[in-house]
Amino acid sequence: MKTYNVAVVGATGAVGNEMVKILEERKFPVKSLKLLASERSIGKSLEFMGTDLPVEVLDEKSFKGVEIALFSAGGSVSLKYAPIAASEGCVVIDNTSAFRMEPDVPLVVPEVNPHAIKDYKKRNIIANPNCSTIQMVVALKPLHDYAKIKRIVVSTYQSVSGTGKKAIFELEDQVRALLMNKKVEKKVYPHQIAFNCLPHIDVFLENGYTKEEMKMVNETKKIMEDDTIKVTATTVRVPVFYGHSESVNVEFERKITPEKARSLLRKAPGVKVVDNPSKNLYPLAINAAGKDEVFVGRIRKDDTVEYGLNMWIVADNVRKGAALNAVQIAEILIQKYL
Ligand code: 25A
Ligand code: L14
Repeated sequence: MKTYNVAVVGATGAVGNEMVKILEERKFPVKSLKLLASERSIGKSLEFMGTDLPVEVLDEKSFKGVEIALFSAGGSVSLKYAPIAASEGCVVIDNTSAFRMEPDVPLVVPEVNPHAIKDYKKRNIIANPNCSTIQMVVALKPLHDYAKIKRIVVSTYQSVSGTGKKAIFELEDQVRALLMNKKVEKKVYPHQIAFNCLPHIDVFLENGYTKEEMKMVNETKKIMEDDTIKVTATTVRVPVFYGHSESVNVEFERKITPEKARSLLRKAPGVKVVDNPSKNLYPLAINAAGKDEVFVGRIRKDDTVEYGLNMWIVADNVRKGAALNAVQIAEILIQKYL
């Protein structure tokens, strides 16, 4: 079997670390693995396939001989280094929002639009979508194919791990401080996140929406390859460590019953239906954490429109929302195109 020289940029972060684990778990054919981060990570190492690999400092020369690079070190790092890697013939799978809406960069969720990967050659960059968008489109694509979606109204309940390691520590520190009657410190978020909900993810834009909300609007249309789908979003940070939850209201063009939606979703790739209210069974962030599937439940009719459904969609944002989706893209890339 052919093996590949792989690099992970941002390897010591919440997502990068998971990328390394998933490459190992899924037995990705790695010839060599290069772990890259900033100077802050010098001296650190990560275990891969039973050996400790040292973390190296990212620079312009890091990508010599690298065939596939998974980036997750923030938008500014991707903007600077992804084009450098790409110009050396390395295929970049980028987890930030830097290139997602560029027309010549494929934006891919393997369960939804794997065929888009073929266009990677234009820039040698493939974008990994936003975490909240990924889990929503995995669940909605089979329903869209059956009854065509007209409009989506989504509210998210997003965990702190989406922001990275320092936000995970912030929630932990604030909870501990509050329980010990100490002063709460804020570094990452503008308000206390412990025991609170913040209707604010990423930056505010001129139109009054946040950037995270507009990512859900625009990326959904690009991944589903349908500009007619109307999407409106409210994205909320909640004091959960891992797993994003979403309340999703969908209006369709044609009839679709909750029973039909359940049966379509039971057959859908990457989806698990958890929908048995009489036994108190519905998707929960704490159960989705560490899992690969997108969990869907609370599927019920919205009687206020002709053809409408409400549902609750939950997934591990660091895995399916980021690291797993990126590795799945890499798997298709090597199977079909490299
Ligand atoms: O720039 P943005 O777009 O605003 O992105 C901000 C953050 O979003 C996370 C990621 O957090 C990033 O820092 N992120 C990015 N994409 C994400 C996605 N799709 C995402 N989160 C969820 N979903 P993170 O802290 O978990 O990961 C950061 C990783 O990137 C490396 N890195 C940062 N700048 C770099 C760089 N690598 C190379 N060159 C650069 N210029 C970073 O390595 C980490 O691997 P590091 O060496 O900088 O950090 C190692 C440890 O230090 C902590 N840390 C991070 N920032 C600071 C810090 N410590 C002190 N001060 C800081 N300012 C990290 O938590 C890590 O443990
Ligand atoms: O991938 O939760 O565009 O703070 C950037 C914001 C990921 C989530 C992205 C957060 C997001 C992140």
